[in-house]
Amino acid sequence: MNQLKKLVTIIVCILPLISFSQRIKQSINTSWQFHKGDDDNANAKGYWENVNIPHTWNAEDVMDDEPGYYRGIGWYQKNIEVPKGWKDKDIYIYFEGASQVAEAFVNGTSAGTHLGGYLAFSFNITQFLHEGKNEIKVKLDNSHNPDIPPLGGDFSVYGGIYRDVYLVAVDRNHFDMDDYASNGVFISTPAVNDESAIVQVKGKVDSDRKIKVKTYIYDAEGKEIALSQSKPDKNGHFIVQIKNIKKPNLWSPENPYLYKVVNVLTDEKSGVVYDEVVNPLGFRWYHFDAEKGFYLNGKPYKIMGASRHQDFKGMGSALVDALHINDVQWLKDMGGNFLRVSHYPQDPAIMEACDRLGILTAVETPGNNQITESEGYTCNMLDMQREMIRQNYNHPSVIIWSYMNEVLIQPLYKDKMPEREKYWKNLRELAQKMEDLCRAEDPERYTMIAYHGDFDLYKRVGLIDIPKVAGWNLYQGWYGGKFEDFETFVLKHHQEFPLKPLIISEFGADSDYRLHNFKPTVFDKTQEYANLYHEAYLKTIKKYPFIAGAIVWNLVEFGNESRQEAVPHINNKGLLTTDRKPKDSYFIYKAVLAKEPFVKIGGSDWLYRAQQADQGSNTNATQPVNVYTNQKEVKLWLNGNLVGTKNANDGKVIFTCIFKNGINTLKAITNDGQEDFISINFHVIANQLKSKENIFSTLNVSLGDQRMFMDDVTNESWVPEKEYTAGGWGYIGGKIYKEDEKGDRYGSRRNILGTAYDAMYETQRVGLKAFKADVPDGLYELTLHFAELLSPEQQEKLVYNLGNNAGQKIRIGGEHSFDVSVSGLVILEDLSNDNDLIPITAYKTKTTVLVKDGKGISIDFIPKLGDAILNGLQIRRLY
Ligand code: GCB
Ligand code: CA
Repeated sequence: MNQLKKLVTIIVCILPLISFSQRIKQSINTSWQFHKGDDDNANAKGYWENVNIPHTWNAEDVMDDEPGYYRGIGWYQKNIEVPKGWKDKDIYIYFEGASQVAEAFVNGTSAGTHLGGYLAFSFNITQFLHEGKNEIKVKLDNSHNPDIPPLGGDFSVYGGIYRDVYLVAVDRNHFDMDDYASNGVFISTPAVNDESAIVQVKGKVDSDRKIKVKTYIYDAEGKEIALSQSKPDKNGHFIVQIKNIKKPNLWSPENPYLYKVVNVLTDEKSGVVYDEVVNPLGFRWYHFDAEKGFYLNGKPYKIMGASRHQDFKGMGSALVDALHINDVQWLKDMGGNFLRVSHYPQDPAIMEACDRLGILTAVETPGNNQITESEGYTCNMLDMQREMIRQNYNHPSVIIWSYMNEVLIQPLYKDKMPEREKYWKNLRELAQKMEDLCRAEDPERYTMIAYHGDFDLYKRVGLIDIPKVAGWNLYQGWYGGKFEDFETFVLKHHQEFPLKPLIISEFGADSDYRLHNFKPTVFDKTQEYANLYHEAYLKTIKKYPFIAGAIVWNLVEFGNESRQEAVPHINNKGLLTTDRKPKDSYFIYKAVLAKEPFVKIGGSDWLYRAQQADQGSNTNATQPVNVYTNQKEVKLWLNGNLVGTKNANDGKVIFTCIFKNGINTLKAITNDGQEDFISINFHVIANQLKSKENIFSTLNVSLGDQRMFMDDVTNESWVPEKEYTAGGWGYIGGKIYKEDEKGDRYGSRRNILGTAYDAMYETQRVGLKAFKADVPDGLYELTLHFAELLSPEQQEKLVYNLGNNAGQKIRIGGEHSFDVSVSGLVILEDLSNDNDLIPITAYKTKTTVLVKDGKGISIDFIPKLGDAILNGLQIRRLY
């Protein structure tokens, strides 16, 4: 008994000692009060809303039809209880990131302010805390601020405390906690090869005692492989070099072997441990060669990867760590070896995952689109770069520090040459300052600026000369030009800057995963066009060793409130959708990059299809089917019958499949036994709608369209329009709506209000006389879809073009007015811009139609003013 008591006493005595040695980092994410707006009415009921962090106030308003989103002030508050055991400690509040100007208050006193929404910051709040309950308030402001990057760009600037918040309690004697929210210890490997390595550990301690720093290195199994001791100088600085690391296990994407460096701060005399900091360590060496590309650990190594924004469907930027980590895993599974962390530094969970999974990275500050020629802006750019480097210095995954993206894309001072030259000069000077800062902070790593495709402009301004690596964002065959122009461009760079290593820092094409066309055209937003784009680019990227790397824009679709197009508010260039469903383009890369054997039947996200029957048939429809694989050979079966056996070419096999009406199963097997299976619900539309072999049920037609559209909420499939043929269906007369009569793009690119089916409403047949469908007798429901595609701005432009109407008040209505009759009965009288045809707004109406005497459905469009229009039509058999 006595013995036990003694033991307990000993343990109780030791406990505080042990806990003293540990830094305590504890999240305080739960149960904050949030108020959108300024804090002038803090106590009113209903004023505060309960939220957990990560939180953003823009998750919803970036997606609604109202233009703009809230960029202003938001307040957070929370009461915290400080544990008694923290009495003698230094206490910090640590934010992984909050957007974008933050000021924290403790018990009513300001503890500090931080500018910029994408980097961590912390405040020492010890002096403001007292025993018991303490009130924390955080004021955030995501207003546009000319001195804070980003000034603009193709992404939403979500506001809020959207990353984790912690309290950190540490002994008064600790590693530096006031160095740009870094952990006060900086690890580098001044020399590494297969045989040996040198590790350098630098840092600073904050202490007024006689102390020493012990530096341990452990391997991945936890075995201590080195220990070194050092004594900080009078300013607290210490530096150690550990020279005798033999046969280091090298870090690479294929073998992301991580060591750990543990720095321990102890009292020189008593040996009491005050503080301890743990950092990852990876041994790797690398360099860029302008002629031969990138080398990792002495071997040529092609960088292939993607960029990634930090948002997710419905959540804005407020993501839990698991969602960040999953994205790195998606990239890894695709066979990618590189992440461009752009256009701003992201959650620590991303960087840690890149270290662990073996993904090389470039991290960049958000100097996007343009700069402000002010001292404030310059200062903030430099500060962000410094924060970024110090916070991420120890990640073995980082090989490039970037700054600036497409800074010459805005046509600023277009016709004012002296101002323009001055802007260019200031820009160049700022870039040089950023470059100098990177080289001073971290001479080992590379630097990069990403330029848009205006070669001569960047050359003239002198921006290509500044960083160690040139990043080009290239979109030939998307925003303009042809695929071949991509090759011409990189060759030009290589010729004019033979000493400047080159990375394709962006390339990509939008696709709405619901849209398909086997004869795709540029900007039609089909998956098939995006696939062609990626395949064409891949060929060139593979061909030239001097292309050190290529980075897809983008791994995931992401939010930009002001984008319109097929999916408003979303940039659709992702290989994954905003809720992380892979498109076929993802598998194009996986097939050429991934080492693990795999096979995937294309179109696995298109399980409800509709297509007009093949000529002469009422029941069969032919489609190509792609199979993606990194294996040699694929066999494909359709409904149990072998379609063929083919060798893969660049990771792909194309089969021709004849589908039947109803459920079809596809099964692919590779030579090494990898299998994939999908089941497609195929709606074959008979050529003769009265056919007994394929009884008519539904027809969904997108007018003015050449694409197929799958609505994955209702599982309805839409087919493109066609001209009427006897016994079948189709329009009579009219033409496809085009914004630019001469161009090859059809449809509008505007956000169509009041619908999620923008793509269908964006296309239109103009001036049609009739639409006929020779359906069998029965009772039908007919739905007609309209949207006035000429928006006020466009009408204004047309009027202006005519010249003589300038200055006249523009009448929005009156462009279209027409009647619609079904079998001679007027169902819509005088449909016009004065009533339901509101610019860029979806309007639909349905009616029942009794079809008898074998007459089918016949819809007539009778224009009264301008042309009649029709955007979509659905016929559904009731009885
Ligand atoms: C770019 C920009 C990026 C955009 C992308 C696009 O060049 O750097 O921010 O999202 O183009 O999709 O247009
Ligand atoms: Ca349409």
